[in-house]
Amino acid sequence: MELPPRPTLFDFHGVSMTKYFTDNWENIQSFKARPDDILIATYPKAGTTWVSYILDLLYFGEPDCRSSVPLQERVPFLEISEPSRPKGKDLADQLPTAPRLIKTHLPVQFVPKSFWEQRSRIVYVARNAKDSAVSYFHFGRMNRVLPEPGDWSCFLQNFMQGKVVFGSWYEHVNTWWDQKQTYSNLHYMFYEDLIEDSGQEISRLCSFLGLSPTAEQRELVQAKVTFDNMKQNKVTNFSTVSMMNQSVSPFMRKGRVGDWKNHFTVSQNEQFEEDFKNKMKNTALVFRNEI
Ligand code: PPS
Repeated sequence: MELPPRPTLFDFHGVSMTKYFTDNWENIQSFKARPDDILIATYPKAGTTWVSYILDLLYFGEPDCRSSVPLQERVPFLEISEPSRPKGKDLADQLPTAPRLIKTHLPVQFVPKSFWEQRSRIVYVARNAKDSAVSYFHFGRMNRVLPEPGDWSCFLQNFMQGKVVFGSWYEHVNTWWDQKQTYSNLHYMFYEDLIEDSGQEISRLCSFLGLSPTAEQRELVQAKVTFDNMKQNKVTNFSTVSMMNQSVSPFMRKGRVGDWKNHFTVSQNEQFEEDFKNKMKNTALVFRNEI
């Protein structure tokens, strides 16, 4: 099958986007959220898949009838609209589960208003900027849904300027953080905390969602969501998606905190730190670049 060409980036209401995430815009904006929907919101590469699988297992376990259903069908990607695949919004509409788990990378100002009106619960996952940039770079290399990333130094400049799909990492994490201050049904969590102590983060998720899994269920979830198990698992490793070339870079790539050290030069790091301080000077948010 011939694959479509890479999309180009354009300015969409002040955010860099491509057609694969804006083509179905009116339908996405009129999405009818329900009070029990759970939206998993992230800037790309923050651990969306990890948290999606945790929530999916906590709510539904993995009975035989679901064991071969890929995660991208269990937890649809709301705004995606790519050739030859069902639109994320339609998959979300058709989800038979309650609650419905729905993934988005939209900046907070683009989230369909029904989620706020229905007071749906939202889990936002954030990851430090340096590892996010590295992970996003490799993802761009292997995923034809994204523009060509160019070489690492070119991609890093674009990342710092917000010239990547879904725009500025800095604005994304900050505006979602601001939203948390006024919208109480939002749980803001960090990839680094999940790496450090997934058990504790799962407990926090459970208390936010009002779930009380048994010790046995909890252990089962924790075992299934380790990096190695998710990398081997066809449900979670995106190996069935034709737009992704896993031989260029696997979707489940490293799964670590601090891989940025293998990519940033000393001078890139200095420039990044300086720019970071400036862009993040008005926030109480704290990120960990190593643990
Ligand atoms: S996407 O495409 O934006 O939805 O990607 P997303 O799922 O947000 O992020 C992918 C990165 O998360 C890592 N990952 C994990 N790390 C540790 N443990 C587990 N279980 C896990 N699952 C996914 C994945 O490897 C990507 O990070 P990198 O740094 O590229 O390895």
